[in-house]
Amino acid sequence: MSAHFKQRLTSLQQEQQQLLTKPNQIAGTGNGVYDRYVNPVLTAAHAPVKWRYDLDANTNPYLMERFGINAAFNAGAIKFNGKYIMVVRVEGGDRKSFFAVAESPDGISNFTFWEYPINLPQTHEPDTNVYDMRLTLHEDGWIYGLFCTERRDSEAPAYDQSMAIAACGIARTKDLVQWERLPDLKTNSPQQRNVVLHPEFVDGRYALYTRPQDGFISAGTGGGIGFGLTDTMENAVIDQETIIDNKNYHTVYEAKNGQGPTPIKTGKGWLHLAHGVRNTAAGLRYVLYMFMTDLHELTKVTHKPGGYFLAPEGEERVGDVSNVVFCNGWIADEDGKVFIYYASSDTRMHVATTTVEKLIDYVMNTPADGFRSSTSVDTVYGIVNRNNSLQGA
Ligand code: M1P
Repeated sequence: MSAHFKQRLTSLQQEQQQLLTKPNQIAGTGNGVYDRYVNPVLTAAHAPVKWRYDLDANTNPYLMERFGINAAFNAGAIKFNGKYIMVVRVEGGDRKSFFAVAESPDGISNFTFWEYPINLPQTHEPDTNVYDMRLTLHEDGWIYGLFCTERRDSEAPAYDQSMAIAACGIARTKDLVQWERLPDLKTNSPQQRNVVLHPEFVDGRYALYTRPQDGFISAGTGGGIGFGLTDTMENAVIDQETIIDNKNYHTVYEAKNGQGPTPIKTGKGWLHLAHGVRNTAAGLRYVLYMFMTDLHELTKVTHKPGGYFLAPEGEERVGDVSNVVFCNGWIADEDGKVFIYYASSDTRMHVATTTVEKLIDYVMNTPADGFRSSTSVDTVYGIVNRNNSLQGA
């Protein structure tokens, strides 16, 4: 082993150790709804040196990277054995994503990948690309991972190498190591992404949030967050999707939207986090928004604040797909603390912390979208007038 090899290996290992042990702090005063943090919680550079380099000095004398990692983003999340776990979408330099588990003792720092990425079993129709897993601990006892499986459209002409079909892949596990692959979800929609399993049975059936869509990118005549029931997850079929939260003209979800993580059950209703997309001259802009559904009537939206809950800020605005925030994982602790794991610009993972109580307050007391400029002005007048009356009191 050359001195150069040894020195490079030491530097690589030290750099990674520094990154993994870097403390994280709350950033600024915030908006009172949640706290952001100074550092991302996970990046491509967190991928173990062992995944990327052949560490044999005979076969890799220059200690070159043999498998580049491009990004670590769009992670599902769950508390497991007392650890904060993300199942991360890790994307190689070859543009293929795969899933890997990373854990942290406190949810905001020291996220470290497990030794191997998840070895996801295939169905009879192999996946070209898999991404954006939502984790649900269902009351049937399994942890389900629902994700997007993408394959080339078999009807695409040879000259078009970008036409793809997105479907909902399903896997389940008890330990996050061994995964059982189940058949893909069947619905009447030609494209399905952002499918999320509800954690409780509904009349003895499994309930899923869906996102029917006409095209791979464009919602077309479809879109909206759908809801449907299936008798089994072992051969999941949804015959009927009811749209519970639709696209809407001149809002942050006018082009498309999609359910984020598994909803959180509260005494007031189910808290939902979702992403909304609008088109701009600079391309699509993805932000997060929230709504609440009735505890028993799951298709009934009871509260929906106007505008976005969280939008890309500062460095978050730049990455492989800029101007994007996306969330498919959050963790609600028993003490009410909530860890929102969101990705910025399809590149890296961040955390924002808040509480269930604050999220309920946000969802129930933030004015709804009035859909017109003048209604926004009315809202500001209402706030100012109330503040003025307080000052006079
Ligand atoms: O590039 C932004 C996002 O685009 C897609 O989101 P949607 O399903 O709403 O179209 C997904 O590919 C997602 O992974 C990605 O972050």
